[in-house]
Amino acid sequence: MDQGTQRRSYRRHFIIVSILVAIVAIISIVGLWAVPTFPIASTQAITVDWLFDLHLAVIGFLFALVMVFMLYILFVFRRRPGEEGDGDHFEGNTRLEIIWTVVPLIVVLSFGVIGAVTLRDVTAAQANEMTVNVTAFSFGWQFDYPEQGVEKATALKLPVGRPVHFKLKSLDQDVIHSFYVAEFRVKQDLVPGVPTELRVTPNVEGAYRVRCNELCGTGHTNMLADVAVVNQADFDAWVAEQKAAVSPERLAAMGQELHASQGCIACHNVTGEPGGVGPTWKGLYGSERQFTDGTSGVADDAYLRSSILASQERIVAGFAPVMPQNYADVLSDQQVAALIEYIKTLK
Ligand code: HEC
Ligand SMILES: [Cu+2]
Repeated sequence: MDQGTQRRSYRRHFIIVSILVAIVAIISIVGLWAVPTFPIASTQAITVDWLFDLHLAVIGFLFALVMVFMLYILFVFRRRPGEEGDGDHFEGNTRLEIIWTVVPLIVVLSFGVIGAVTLRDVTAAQANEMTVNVTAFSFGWQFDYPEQGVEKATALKLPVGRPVHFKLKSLDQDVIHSFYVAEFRVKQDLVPGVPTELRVTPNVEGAYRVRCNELCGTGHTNMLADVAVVNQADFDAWVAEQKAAVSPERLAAMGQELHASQGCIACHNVTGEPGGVGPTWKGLYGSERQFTDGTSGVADDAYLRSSILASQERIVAGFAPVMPQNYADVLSDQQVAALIEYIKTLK
């Protein structure tokens, strides 16, 4: 082949590969964008998803670039029957090397800048913020609303459209947990001794869920809390309800929720099934208890109360003293009463 023919042949390969890269890139990017994710429920999620989509576009393009070149070379330049010689020898290509150094450099640096700007946007303080104090412990969540005077709520209620400033902490003797609501996209670790914060502006009414995003122990999978984003009127009604006195039936229902949301469920079942980490709650109330020190007693209200708040004082025979020691800090008086009321219903 003379030089002119060879150059034309290179150009032809180059054009074909470019077209193939473009087609595969478009298919990959459209495909990646179409993968369903959690719906968006905060203004921060819009920003995060935008950046995520940008990443997917670059990923789709790089995938096409690598795959198309590789497969094209493997197929088009394969050794054909009767071909015995070596392939052409190349001594490098300065122009190409400059391009594939400078272009990725610019792309990576741009992503650094875009990432920093996005982080600034999603963490920026907003006007009219509402503070919610979040406490994580093994294995549950607790929410305090200092401005509304609501304490130790076990589910999160948020008025739609109102920026929320979460102040997060893990109990001092506890491990690291992570506050994450998939629909809000942003997340933040809760580290014992190190207060952290997170900003979220919920923008779609609905029911979501806090999931601990840091593997933290046996109750990790139960470390959930419901999130309800509601209109302002419903939020105000909820605040009023939280502060009002409650009936025994309502208390028992709250106790049932607390059994799950506070992680008791990880060790105490209510079905009577043997083999749990802690004793079953079925038939517990009013029954005779044997303790490891040889004494015994009846499971009345006072006993249940001290079992929850100071479980180490008497250990039920046949069980290890592994019940968390922090419930006196974590649970409000009303919540302890609710748990006792619930246990009473488990005949
Ligand atoms: C990590 C496992 C674990 C978790 C979580 C846990 N417990 Fe326990 N609990 C135990 C064990 C083990 C015992 C029995 C040993 C003892 O008396 O400390 C026990 C005992 C009790 C008793 C006395 C039961 C009896 O049979 O006399 C009560 C009441 C109780 N727990 C309530 C709770 C409540 C309420 C919660 C949640 C707020 C909870 N526990 C969370 C492990 C757990
Ligand atoms: Cu956790």
